[in-house]
Amino acid sequence: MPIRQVILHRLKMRLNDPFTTSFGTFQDKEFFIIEAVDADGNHGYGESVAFTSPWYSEETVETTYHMMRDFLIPLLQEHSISHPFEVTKLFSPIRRNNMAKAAIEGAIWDLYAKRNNKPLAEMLGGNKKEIDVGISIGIQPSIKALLELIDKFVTQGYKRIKIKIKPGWDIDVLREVRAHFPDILIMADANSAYSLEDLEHLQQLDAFNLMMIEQPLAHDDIVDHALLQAQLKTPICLDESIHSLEDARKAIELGSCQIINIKIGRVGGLSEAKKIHDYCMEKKIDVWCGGMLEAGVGRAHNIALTSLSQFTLPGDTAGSSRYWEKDIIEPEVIVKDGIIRIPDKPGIGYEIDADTMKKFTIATHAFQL
Ligand code: OSB
Ligand code: MG
Repeated sequence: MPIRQVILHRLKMRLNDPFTTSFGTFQDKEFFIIEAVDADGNHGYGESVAFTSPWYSEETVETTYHMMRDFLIPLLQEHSISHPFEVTKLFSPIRRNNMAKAAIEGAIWDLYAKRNNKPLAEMLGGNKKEIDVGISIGIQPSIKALLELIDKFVTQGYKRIKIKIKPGWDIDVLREVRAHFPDILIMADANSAYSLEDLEHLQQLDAFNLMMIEQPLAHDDIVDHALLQAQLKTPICLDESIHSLEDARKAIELGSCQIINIKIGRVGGLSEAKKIHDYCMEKKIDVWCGGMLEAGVGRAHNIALTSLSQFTLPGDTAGSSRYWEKDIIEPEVIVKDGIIRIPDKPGIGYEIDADTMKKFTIATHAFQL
């Protein structure tokens, strides 16, 4: 692949509404759009997902920039690649920093698909024409506010509702939600807010017919999750704990989870995400695609990945308008009746809206290869 230039566009965008998890609140999203340009004038785009603070994982916007500028782009300058699958290996001497790696790899995947004039979904081996999507709802000021939001999103057609929980915002909340919505698909995401000492407390969740509980225990644990799963009827889904195919294999072998949330950034890119998907298919483990409050480019990558067949459960990839007044892609991601149609255009299948992107750009750094 004759990649000639990598451009890092640093953007800052304000979310329509603040989003609160057990570990903190997001209002502004800062991230990089990575643009990879080849000798034939094709442009591939990736998006970094690390936040400005290291609350979800250890990476931040600033560490992402440091890694891309000082380590990852230099590797691309020194070595050439013929397929995006080679990027994981090329970047492997750098420990972790998966979100930085995934951002660049994503741009290279889009570029590769465009060079082949094929949709990214197809290049990844996806065969779906459309995907079912759910929505993740942050911690609200009151149960009443939460119930109103759920009602709104169920009416819009979202196929499952994810509710963020933490100690003090869990059992009573879910009891009310279930009472008001007896039949909808509901799951809860704790973002590591509990420990094994909360076993009896967490067992109360079994009464609410939840599809799963996501990451109840420590962000770096798979051992205690196995102990918890043995005592819990509700399936456990791991998010924060899974950074690679190896992590997925160990968690599944230990019985730490029955479901995996695959996030492209957390696992270091689309290639690793596909490997985890393939392994889970073999092991009959359901997977779904998580979200990191992405703008349009990251959202498009999630959609392409979700076209793979073992993404059997609705993911967190909601429509652009749920997050942004105006997204940076054209068209925006549209959800109709809880469904997103996989674009059939080459690459990510959405164009960059240059004016909107410019409006939110706070810095640009170009590197020649
Ligand atoms: O745990 O999945 C998570 C948002 C920020 C950080 C972590 C998580 C989330 C979400 C929202 O649940 C997903 C989205 O709508 O993009
Ligand atoms: Mg999560």
